[in-house]
Amino acid sequence: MAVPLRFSAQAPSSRLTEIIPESDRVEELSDSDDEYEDMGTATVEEQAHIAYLDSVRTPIRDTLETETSQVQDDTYGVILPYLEGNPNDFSLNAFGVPKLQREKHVAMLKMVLGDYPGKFAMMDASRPWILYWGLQSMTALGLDISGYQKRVAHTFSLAQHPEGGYGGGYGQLPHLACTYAAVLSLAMASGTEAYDSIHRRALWHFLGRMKQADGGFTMAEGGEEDIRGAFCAVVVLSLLNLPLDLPQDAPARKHGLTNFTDGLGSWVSQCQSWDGGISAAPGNEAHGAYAFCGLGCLAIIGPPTETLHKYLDIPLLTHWLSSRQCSPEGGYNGRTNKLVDGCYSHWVGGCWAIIEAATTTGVWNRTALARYILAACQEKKGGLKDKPGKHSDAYHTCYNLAGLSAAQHRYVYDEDINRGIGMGNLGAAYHWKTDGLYEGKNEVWDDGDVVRAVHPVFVIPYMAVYECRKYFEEKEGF
Ligand code: FPP
Ligand code: K
Ligand code: ZN
Repeated sequence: MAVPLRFSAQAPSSRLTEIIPESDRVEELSDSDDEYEDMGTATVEEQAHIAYLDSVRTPIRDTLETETSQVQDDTYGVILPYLEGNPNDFSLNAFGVPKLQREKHVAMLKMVLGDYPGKFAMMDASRPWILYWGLQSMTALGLDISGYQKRVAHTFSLAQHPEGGYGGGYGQLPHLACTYAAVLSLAMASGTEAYDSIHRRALWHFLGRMKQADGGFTMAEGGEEDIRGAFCAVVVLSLLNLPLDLPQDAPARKHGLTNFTDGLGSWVSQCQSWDGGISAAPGNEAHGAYAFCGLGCLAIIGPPTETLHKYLDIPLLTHWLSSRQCSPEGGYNGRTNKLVDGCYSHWVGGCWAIIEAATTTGVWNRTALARYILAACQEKKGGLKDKPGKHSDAYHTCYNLAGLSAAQHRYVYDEDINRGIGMGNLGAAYHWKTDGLYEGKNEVWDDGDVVRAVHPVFVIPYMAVYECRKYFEEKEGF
């Protein structure tokens, strides 16, 4: 495919055009003398840019043409101008990369948390998610969200089901995804009004009804059993410090299970597929979003230093995860032979902190990921998105920012940390600390583009995690 060359505009010689397939010609060209002549007159920033382009001009691809390879080539063509230039006319940082457009994103996020016209009725069941994505994005940008405290508590008190758990809104059936988003939002909102609005005993019973005989969890009563359920359930159990004994009315008790964690690690283990990735349920295709759920679940049921190797083939998973980083795009795709998408900046990029707690570090390219986010995923009108040509939305804003945070910060799992919390049930996830910013070579983000640290497992601010857990550790009974 045609690759635009910014600093070396010479057309390929006719000889090259005739005998070398276009995809291979690119590499040939970057070695040409003309290019080095151009380097001589380039500024330092331009030279850095040329060096970067050299490294990305040869996409990783095989020669078999299929519908999939075609759409991949088209996507590459759409994205490259954003990596090479600045089609949005954004203000640039010292490295010539678009700055994080904070004001635009904040304005967009205020709309996300505002009122919606009637045509958004179909999003009604996703209200807890919209709140979570909006609030988490705001905290990543360093905003104080305490002004939303009362509204969050009120919204979720209505979405809470009398028999436990949260639905999308008043009168809706409870669902584990809504419950996860609700609990994270309430934890972020913080304060006794938010915390005390949660009917923890009923929620414990709801979670008990989701627990299955094979160790996993369904998303709703009679609903699908998948790894989202395994992750969402332990997030809620841990943050709210709920008892790990299954309630007496939990159907799984009839099959001999007594504890929420019975069979859970083994169930997650069965979700690892032949290629090393993790799928929604045993036997399915591996996907990055499910990799995060699987790793997150294992990092909650015990120290990742133990649980990861116990239940997963970590070298194979590491290989699969690193294969998700697209070149030259720099961002991640969610599954083999699919397209880069900004939301996988978190679903895959966020896996690394957990992986690195147990094994090899540094097998991902943090700066390439950040470049994809800053250069290709910022929407001119505000918010972040999947890729150029798509619209921004709350979901992609949240997970692009979480991915940017993952690239910029270093997280360490420290068994010896003692904050006086997380000593009891499911306490492993309270042993994480930030270890400063990434210190490797970085010619992508500047100080002004750094977003706040995000807890690597709960994906909300550290303080929100600790305060919530502490509150429920100090509370007697339900
Ligand atoms: C494929 O969509 C996407 C999935 C199969 C999984 C999506 C799940 C999540 C994003 C989050 C789950 C986590 C929790 C905590 C509930 P696609 O085919 O449109 O995208 P693709 O081509 O990129 O795979
Ligand atoms: K996608
Ligand atoms: Zn996406």
